[in-house]
Amino acid sequence: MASALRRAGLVIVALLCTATVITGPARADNPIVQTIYTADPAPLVHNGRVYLYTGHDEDGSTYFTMKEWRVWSSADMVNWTDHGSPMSVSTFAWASADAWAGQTIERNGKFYWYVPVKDRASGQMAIGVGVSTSPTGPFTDAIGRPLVRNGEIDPTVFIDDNGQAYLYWGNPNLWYVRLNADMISYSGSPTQIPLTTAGFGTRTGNASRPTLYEEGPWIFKRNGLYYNVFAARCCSEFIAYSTAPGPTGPWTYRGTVMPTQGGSFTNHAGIVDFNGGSYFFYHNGALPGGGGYTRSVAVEKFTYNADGTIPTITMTTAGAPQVGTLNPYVRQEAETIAWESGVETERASEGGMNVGWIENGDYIKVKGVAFGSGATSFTARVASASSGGRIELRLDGANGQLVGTCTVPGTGGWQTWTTVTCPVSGATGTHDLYFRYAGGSGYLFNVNWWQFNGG
Ligand SMILES: [Ca+2]
Ligand SMILES: [Ca+2]
Repeated sequence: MASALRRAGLVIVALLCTATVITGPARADNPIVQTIYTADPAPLVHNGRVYLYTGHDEDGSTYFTMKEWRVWSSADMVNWTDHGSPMSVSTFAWASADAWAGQTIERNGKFYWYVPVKDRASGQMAIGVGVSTSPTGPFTDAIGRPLVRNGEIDPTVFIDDNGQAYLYWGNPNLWYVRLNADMISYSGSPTQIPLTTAGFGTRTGNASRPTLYEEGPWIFKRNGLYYNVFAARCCSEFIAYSTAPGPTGPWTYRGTVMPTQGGSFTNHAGIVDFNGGSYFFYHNGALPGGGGYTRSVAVEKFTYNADGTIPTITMTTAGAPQVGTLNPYVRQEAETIAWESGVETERASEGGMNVGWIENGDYIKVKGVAFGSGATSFTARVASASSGGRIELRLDGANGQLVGTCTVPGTGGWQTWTTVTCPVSGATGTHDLYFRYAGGSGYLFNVNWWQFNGG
């Protein structure tokens, strides 16, 4: 019986594999990041790129053990560049723990990152604000103390068309305050938004929390309508939303954006428009080892209904379609990744990040690479404290067509960089590019960046 079931299972697996091959391009690109666990997405569009601010769930977490925030960016919604961690709990000298869900906004050339973090002196959760002249940081503590502190979390920030900025936050309540134009101080006092069932839906079975509002507000304005997209009910959460004619209400509950799905008992929304499309960021437990404390950020493309309502969005492994293609004839960072297996990233001595922990058989996929009339050679910036290995350049699969092989020598150190170049043939048109790493046992080499030549 067991044997028959196993055999039947193998047949099913074989059929599924066949179906996957036949259906072609529907390959997994969600979650966005595979090198670490990420949570609480907050996207920001700036100068033709989407910057994605996230938390970082530590491996093996059994609570919201989060020490730092991370930044990623993309020009095409599928290939994401790792910018490392430009802000952590230790950025805030007054904070002791809990690098939880925040949001970044740009004003007058500065980037302000509002985050909840535990205030050491009071033991209460407070909202801090980091500031940087670059969307990728590094961020410093803008004021050296909490901006607001009332034990509640999850700030979202919004600048109205008239220039008035608002900070909203809260769990179990929902608060707002009017930020001054400097973005690091406010006028008036924190004010509660009434949590009415008309405004935020009806929760059953929890007398102390009669509405669906739980946490994680994401507030923005579109076509004159104000939206509050939030984590609803607990637990497991789903994503719901309300709308209002003004930034402080009155709010009307509008229903579900994303049902409870995906193996994490929390969820957190972030929404942006980019290059004519609308994108919904969220998190789930989709990576191996994933769950409620080991989450991963993912994204879906969606279209608002004509009346401004948001359609129900479900989690997919395919993710958003690529916006355009990736140009291989300019320097691309090795840590620009659509999907990977086996690699991690770290700070590079030359600046930015590099890919490391590369072992035989590991790979990185870069999606939609436009080779055009054909590449003639490939260059990579590499380092190896061991005896190096090989970068196999393959098309459309980790075992796909081999168009070049670059040998990486030992360089005497994991941050002792050299440039290697090798010939390429057969790379024409647009393909998913796979770097498949090969060599002996142990870690082989690091890669900082790469570039094709020719085309
Ligand atoms: Ca590895
Ligand atoms: Ca790099």
